[in-house]
Amino acid sequence: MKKKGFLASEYAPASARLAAYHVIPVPMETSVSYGGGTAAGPNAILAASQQLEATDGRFSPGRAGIHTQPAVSCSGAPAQVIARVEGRVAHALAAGAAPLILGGEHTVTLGAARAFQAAGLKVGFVQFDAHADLRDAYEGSALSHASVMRRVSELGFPIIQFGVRALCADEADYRRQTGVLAYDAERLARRPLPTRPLPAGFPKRIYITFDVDGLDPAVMPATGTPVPGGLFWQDAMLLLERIATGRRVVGADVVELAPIRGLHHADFTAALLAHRLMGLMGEGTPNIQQNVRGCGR
Ligand SMILES: [Mn+2]
Repeated sequence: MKKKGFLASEYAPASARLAAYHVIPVPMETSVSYGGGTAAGPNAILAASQQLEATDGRFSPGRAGIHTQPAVSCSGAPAQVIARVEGRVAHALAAGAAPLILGGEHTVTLGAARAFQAAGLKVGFVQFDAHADLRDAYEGSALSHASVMRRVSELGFPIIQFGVRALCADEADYRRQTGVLAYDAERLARRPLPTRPLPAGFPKRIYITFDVDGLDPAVMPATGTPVPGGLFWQDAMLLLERIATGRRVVGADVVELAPIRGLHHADFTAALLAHRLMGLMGEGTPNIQQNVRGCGR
């Protein structure tokens, strides 16, 4: 069966040059530490996206044009894969499109960060995750999924984390020393949810990296390192809405889906999340402003 682009069931694929969104599949799986399967994540999300409605209830980002890039080759060392991701994200940005990466393991986010750095864009990174991913190295690798946000932080990008509930002492130290912000899962569970989750000084341009294990395993069981006590769907959507208010979402990723055969609700959940992230990216995307005024808002 020929692979279909994201939401090709509802919208004819747009050209790379005119699309408002570039979906970038990255089936990377090199630093799995517990359960495997993230290499199958992008295709599962693309397949599930054919079951989405043209609108997610609030946004219809497909009207502005979605281009799904061919999957990034994930052979070779992690550094090579990350460099390829950087090139693909740079291609999207040069075309005036918003990049949406479908992982694959969380390490792919570093490629996006490097592309934004090369483009000279000051961007704040908003991370949803069960884990802080701030380890200096993990299982001997500095390019592990457990170290990815440390690498992003070292590039100079501000970071705010949501839903973390697995944190080692070194990571807690690193947060304190460098000012990584966090609304950890326990604090969010005590409620109320923050009405203005991002501090005023946080950059106006934000990149949202959504590790699906930030969601509770009851919502999202299909991931390599599930941890109980995570976010439920509506709370995650409310937080995303409040995070995006007054900000420009310039890129996003959905990572660490490890599909479980026959458990299609998890794939669909990841696809719906990707669709919502596209909607939130809507207003700030140059090609949207050219192509479709209003873009479903
Ligand atoms: Mn992660």
